[in-house]
Amino acid sequence: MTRKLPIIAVATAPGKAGVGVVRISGQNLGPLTSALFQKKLAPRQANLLTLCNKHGEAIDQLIAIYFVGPASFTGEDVLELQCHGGPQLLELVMKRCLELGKEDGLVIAEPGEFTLRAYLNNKIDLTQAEAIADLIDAQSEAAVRGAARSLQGVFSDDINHLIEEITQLRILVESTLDFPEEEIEFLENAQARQRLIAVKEKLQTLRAGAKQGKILRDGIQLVLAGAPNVGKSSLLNRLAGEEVAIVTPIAGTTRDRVKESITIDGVPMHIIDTAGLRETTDVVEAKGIERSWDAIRLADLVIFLTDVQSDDQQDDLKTQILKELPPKCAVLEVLNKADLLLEPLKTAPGEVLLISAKTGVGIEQLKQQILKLVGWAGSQEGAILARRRHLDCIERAAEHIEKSEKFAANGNNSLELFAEELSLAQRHLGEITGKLLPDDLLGKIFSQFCIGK
Ligand SMILES: Nc1nc2c(ncn2[C@@H]2O[C@H](COP(=O)(O)OP(=O)(O)OP(=O)(O)O)[C@@H](O)[C@H]2O)c(=O)[nH]1
Ligand SMILES: [Mg+2]
Repeated sequence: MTRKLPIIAVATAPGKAGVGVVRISGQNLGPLTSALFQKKLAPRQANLLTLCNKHGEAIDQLIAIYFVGPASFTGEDVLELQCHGGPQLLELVMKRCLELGKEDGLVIAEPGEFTLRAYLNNKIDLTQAEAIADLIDAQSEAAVRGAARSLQGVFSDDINHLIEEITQLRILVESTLDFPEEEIEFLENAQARQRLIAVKEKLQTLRAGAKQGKILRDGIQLVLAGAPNVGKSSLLNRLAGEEVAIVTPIAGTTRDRVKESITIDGVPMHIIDTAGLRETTDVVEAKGIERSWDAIRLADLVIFLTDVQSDDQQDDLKTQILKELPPKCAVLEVLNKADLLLEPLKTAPGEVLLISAKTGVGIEQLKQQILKLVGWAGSQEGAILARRRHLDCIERAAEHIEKSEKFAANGNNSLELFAEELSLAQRHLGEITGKLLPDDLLGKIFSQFCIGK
């Protein structure tokens, strides 16, 4: 994981392009650079050069930029070769570099290894490293802006401030530990309590921000479920704005899951249309229905669709769906085919939303209701991009702060436990920026990067 050998990779995407970049990072690239171009390169300048093969024939005319460590992305010496973007050509450039770098041990980089080195050399912290991957993978404009903010260190700064405040509080508590007779006074000391409350509030804000950030990064798994023929596929098509799924008046039309990703107000939604749920002897349909249940078990939000012609058996189906839902997954009941009603419903049945997939009635309200139920606060202003990992760490830290509050309230002899809980909260926050992170987790995070990053 932490090898010291120089590394090389094509940094641009595979395929033909105007430009293709080969990147090399190592502790001393001076000799390799001279061998490649028979001259010393001026650092941080665009050098127009010709790279030749071992027979002295030109491979490409390129621009080489040489960054001398530690003033580089990885913190080591970095050589960037901006070649023409042909796959075969880049292969030849790589081959030539590997030939000349053989003696220094030049090897092909592993996924994420450039960014890992930047992290290990303290050029960026872990949240920033993750932000690089997220920036590249971002699927919406809002996601790009969120990742860019995290990369600039906005998220890390918030975490670090909070860690600092907890540290100050710990110092206060621990200095009191040496004077047991003053414990009660300490606990009554408004300043300590106020600080704890302030930490708690900031943690809540951080959690809310990270929750939004996770929605922005990962999107929402939205499952359309219900009996056959209620209009699930029609609703998918309406939301997607195109004919993604087959719609017919025959019950049991959809057999397999049909997936489509859209955005609602910039929030990515991965919509899954499923086979209508019913008892069946048809082997294919039964398999499809089993897949419907699998989708429901992994949903963030289930839309339970009925139509104005549905009979009373829908209640049983609803109970069945509720039983299978994963924790924290909400259900939204929606009544379709409003256009078939001869007169508007006088009593809106409870929380049920009335729509028509056919005419588009109620679809806007449905979208807003979806955003509300998944906890989208509506503003992308100042949003950061966050991952499940971040949210877990924040939630664990919050649990320890809650516990610490109880110990603070318990009075006598509980200061030590108070301090211990603060320290645990601090540790979980430190995991986010990578200050206190087990090595195996580090490997897992960077292995998800692609090669050349
Ligand atoms: N009048 C009216 N008909 C609708 C509406 N939505 C869907 N339908 C019709 O209802 C029938 C079934 O629609 P689908 O979208 O295939 O229903 P489904 O729930 O996907 O059905 P399965 O795939 O069999 O589970 C089709 O004939 C649609 O045209 C609506 O809002 N109003
Ligand atoms: Mg269908």
